[in-house]
Amino acid sequence: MRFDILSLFPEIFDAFLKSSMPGIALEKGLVRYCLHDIRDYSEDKHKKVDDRPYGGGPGMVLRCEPVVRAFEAAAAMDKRPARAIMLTPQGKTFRQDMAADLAREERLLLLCGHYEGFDERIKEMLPIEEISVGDYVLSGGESAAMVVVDAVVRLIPGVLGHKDSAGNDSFSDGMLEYPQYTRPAVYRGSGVPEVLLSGNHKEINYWRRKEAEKRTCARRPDLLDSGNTQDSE
Ligand code: 9D3
Repeated sequence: MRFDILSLFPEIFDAFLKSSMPGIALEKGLVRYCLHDIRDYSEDKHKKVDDRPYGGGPGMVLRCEPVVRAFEAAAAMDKRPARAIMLTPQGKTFRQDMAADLAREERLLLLCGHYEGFDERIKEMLPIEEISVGDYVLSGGESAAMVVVDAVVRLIPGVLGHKDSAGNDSFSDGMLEYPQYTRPAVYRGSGVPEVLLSGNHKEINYWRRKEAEKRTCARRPDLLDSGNTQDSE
């Protein structure tokens, strides 16, 4: 899968894309990351990318010209059409089923703003979806784009070892994970549930399922509501 990431701070992505799962996917040759600096596409004499909002008010607004030109240039860099996503607080909230859907694409384009909103005409003019990563205010779309890349990359076939397949995740079955323990059996006087030391795998699986249910019920009852599955299939 090819990722095109458009940002005013493309360098923010460097360490992230080389590390962990996105880095493993890159090393395995399963993905390619192409970073684009929106400022490079400003034809303004001072390379300005933003301006004051019409109608007044605080903050600045990202201008159409550099964003639309950056989008069109990036889109044209590969013959495959890109599924394009703009990271904005107004977007549909990102969820596991959306990650699974995006993981089936051959090419994703992620457009990030910083500190400020986009001129509304960008959204009208470009074939682009809006995604938010949750109800809190970030300083820019970059960390949100990293969330999307991370969630998508690990679902691309071949990225995860099957030992830790994505199907085992919390959310893929609409439940939180059961509690886990490793050695030592007693730490500062605190022990491990007896059943896990029993070697009885039927009982262990039953205990884990029950614990996952208890925890989901207590912490995320919204996940148990029917018709609210987080995974697509
Ligand atoms: C003036 C109103 N502000 C909205 C609260 C403007 C504004 C602030 C911060 C516009 C964008 C941003 C930066 N945030 C993002 O770009 C962003 C984001 C987020 O803040 N929360 C959750 N998901 C996302 S995706 C992109």
